[in-house]
Amino acid sequence: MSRLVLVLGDQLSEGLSALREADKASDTVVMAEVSDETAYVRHHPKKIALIFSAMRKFAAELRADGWKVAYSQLDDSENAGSIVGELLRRAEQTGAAEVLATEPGEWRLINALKYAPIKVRVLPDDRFIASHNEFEDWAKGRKQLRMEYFYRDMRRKTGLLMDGDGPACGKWNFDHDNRKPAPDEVTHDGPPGFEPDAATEEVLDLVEARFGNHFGTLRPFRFATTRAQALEVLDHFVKHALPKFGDFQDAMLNDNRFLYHAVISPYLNIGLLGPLEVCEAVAEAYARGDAPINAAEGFIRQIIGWREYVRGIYFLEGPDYPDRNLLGHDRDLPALYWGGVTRMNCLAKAVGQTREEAYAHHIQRLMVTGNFALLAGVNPGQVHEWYLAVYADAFEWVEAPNTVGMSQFADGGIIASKPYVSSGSYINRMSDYCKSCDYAVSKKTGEGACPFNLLYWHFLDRHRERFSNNARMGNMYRTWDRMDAGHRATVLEEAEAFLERLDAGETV
Ligand code: FAD
Ligand code: DLZ
Ligand code: SF4
Repeated sequence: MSRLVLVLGDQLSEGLSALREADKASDTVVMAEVSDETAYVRHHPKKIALIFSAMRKFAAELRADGWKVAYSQLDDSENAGSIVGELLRRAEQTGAAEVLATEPGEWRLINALKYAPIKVRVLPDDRFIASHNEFEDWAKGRKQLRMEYFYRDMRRKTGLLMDGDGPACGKWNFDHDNRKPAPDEVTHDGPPGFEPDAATEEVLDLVEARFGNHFGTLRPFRFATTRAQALEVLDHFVKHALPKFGDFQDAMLNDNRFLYHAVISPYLNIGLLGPLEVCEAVAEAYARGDAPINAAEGFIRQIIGWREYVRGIYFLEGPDYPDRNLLGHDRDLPALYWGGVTRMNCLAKAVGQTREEAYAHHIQRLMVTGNFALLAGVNPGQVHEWYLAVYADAFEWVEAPNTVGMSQFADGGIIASKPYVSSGSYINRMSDYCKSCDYAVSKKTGEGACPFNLLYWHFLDRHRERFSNNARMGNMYRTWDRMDAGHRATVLEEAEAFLERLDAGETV
């Protein structure tokens, strides 16, 4: 009896478990561009174009490799509009009675397959270093699920940067060396871009016609759309950016969007690259003496540490995780996140680059857009939907823990031991944004005072009960308490006035 083999838009890997289990001679691969997947958030047009173009090319590679592929384009007249609908339609056409699938990266689709009116055998997604069972075993009985300890286990498991039983260079974590402020000069000009070929141009026309009104600029489109191109991006990063990746990992610059970052997360997350091969390329560069330990360790920690850890948390915590709101924040996401005018240069730059590239690096996401939303008390569900929509690398298993947990502290501290909040001084130290801002980062109150300076204390003050006993936050509260009472009252009043203007839709 023939079967269907589902390959989703973020499962474009030759070694996918469902493909390994299938029989090329008798089974049919089903790939479908469907309106349901384009509509659960208003995805950035570049993200949709990346996924569709990479899906079409992956389907062509499968066919060339001898697979039968039933591929549905979004505008096919018979298209059922949903993954399950397409499976049922293809089952009727082929007579298949069973579907082989690799577990999707989102509870919504996992449940859709679970309750589909056709037999679906779901196989583990083993394109990761840690399985669900391994993560659960690690988490069992621990009071706190700190990434650092999980990461050490992943180092031991993979043997990456190990010296016998211990870490290379005697230390597990070189984060301390990776906080240099923005450099005066950047000697790297970002990831290589790829001129769209005819197949990608066709997708771009479709996306423009159907999703041209979503937030985000579609053209120029330079993403890699095949594994071969994604490997070029990786190779370019290792040769040209990795040596300084560690030093300037947290830096931000007005005129440089990528600094020394890899910009490979979209390719990792849709399956064109695998996490282990990426880390091995970096470990080899270190072994050759082409990259320092702080760069190699810092990078490998992001992949086998953070990336695996957030996935573990997403599946451990269950489907309600993205809805959590432990701080009770209920402000609407300000219009400036969708490109509304703002006088805050850091936000204008982070949002502007997000609109054009469907990319911002980690510190822009965490300490600019995330920090502001948290300080302003924006509803974390709305923040989550924004991040899921606007980044090319955003899939719920990785986006939700980063947003809801790490950035908005809405899970009550499962991921972060304290909220990632800062006043303007952190942004000023790590970037050149403040130099060209309408606000003055050195001003604490009064006309032109940096809003982050006001909102930072407002946040701490309104959440005093929850955070004043947090050992890592005691200093902040002591500093606040030492301030003159009149000054504190002015800060809070001005913060309130700022939030009122924000809510009223005024330009802030
Ligand atoms: P680099 O800085 O070059 O890092 C290398 C790789 O490490 C990345 O490609 C990525 O695969 C991995 N990595 C680094 N940090 C993390 C992390 N915290 N979690 C998981 N992987 C990590 N990453 C996503 O892949 N998808 C998301 O939807 C996403 N949403 C985020 C939302 C918020 C609020 C925050 C604070 C972070 C989010 N991240 C997300 C993590 C991180 O910002 C991106 O992985 C990174 O910016 C991707 O750019 P890069 O490839 O240039 O990364
Ligand atoms: C994100 C996305 C989009 C926009 N479109 C499709 C699609 O048409 N077909 C498809 O198979 N996958 C798409 N995806 C990726 C899925 O939404 C993704 O598989 C789930 O979010 C689970 O990670
Ligand atoms: Fe952002 Fe404040 Fe600096 Fe302006 S002064 S760029 S608002 S941190």
